[in-house]
Amino acid sequence: MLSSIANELSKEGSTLVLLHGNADADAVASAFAVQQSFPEVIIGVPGGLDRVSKQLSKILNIPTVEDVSKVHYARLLILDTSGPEQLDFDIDLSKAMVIDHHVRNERWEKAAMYHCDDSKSSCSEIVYELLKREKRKVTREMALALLFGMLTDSGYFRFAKHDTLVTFSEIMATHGIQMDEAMNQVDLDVDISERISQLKGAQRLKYWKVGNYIVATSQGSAFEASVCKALLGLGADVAFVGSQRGEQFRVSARATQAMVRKGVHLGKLLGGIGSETANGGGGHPGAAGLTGTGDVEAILNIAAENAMKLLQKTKSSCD
Ligand SMILES: [Mn+2]
Repeated sequence: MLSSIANELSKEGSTLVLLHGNADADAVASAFAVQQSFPEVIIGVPGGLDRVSKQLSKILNIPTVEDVSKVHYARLLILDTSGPEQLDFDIDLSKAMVIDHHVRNERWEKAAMYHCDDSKSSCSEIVYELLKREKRKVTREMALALLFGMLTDSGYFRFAKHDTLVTFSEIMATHGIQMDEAMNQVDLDVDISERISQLKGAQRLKYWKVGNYIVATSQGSAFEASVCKALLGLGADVAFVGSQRGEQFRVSARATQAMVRKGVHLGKLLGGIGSETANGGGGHPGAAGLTGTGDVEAILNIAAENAMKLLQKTKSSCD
């Protein structure tokens, strides 16, 4: 099926490639690789691009068309789209070719050609397979885009199928691309003021060890949640970060998923402190917040103490 699709794409006349609404990096990378390899390819995104793929298309100069109603084309190729309802555009299915990696969809069976391979974590892998089979040249830019599509669709390999790793490694080797280069193409945007808050948070850090667990607190003036995440990144299991503005304080809390699995519930923990001190707090097991009137340092100490008591219990129940 892939080679019949390649044959069609090589014929005279233009191809309109359509992507799913809010098209992601995998969709855009796949379309870009097709566009670079075959004549007269227009990339249509009737449902727009998401934040990351907008950046990717800017960096790699990938032209996309949002209003596809006036585009003339000889054939349609639909990429990375799990069903017709994802398209934000009505098409004549009998003239469409579809390449996808989601679960096989009955509604695509009416398409002229339908290649669905759910053993792949991304559409980028299928497009790479097609180019390789057809012995098409893959430029370094195309390789970078495809690697990025594979990375983002597999959650940076957390959900990658083993094929993904094999193909990824092959593309890296063929094009001399390093992992950091593949990963850092798009600035996922932690701006400088946020990064400074994280560094200040690390500077003002206090921590306590309970068995094998670490509880950390810190103070800052902004980005409390982001500082919490940074502290977890440094090795804390539970982190509380607060700020004081006049009489008012604000506290964010984060715990690792491992802590949540052990029964830590920060929403309940901060909610409890809230009612003790007549302030409002709550949230989810792994992420919560508390705001109110009072001394942030005192609140952070109470929060850390409660967390330690909880971990003490967890620890003794494990012994
Ligand atoms: Mn995809």
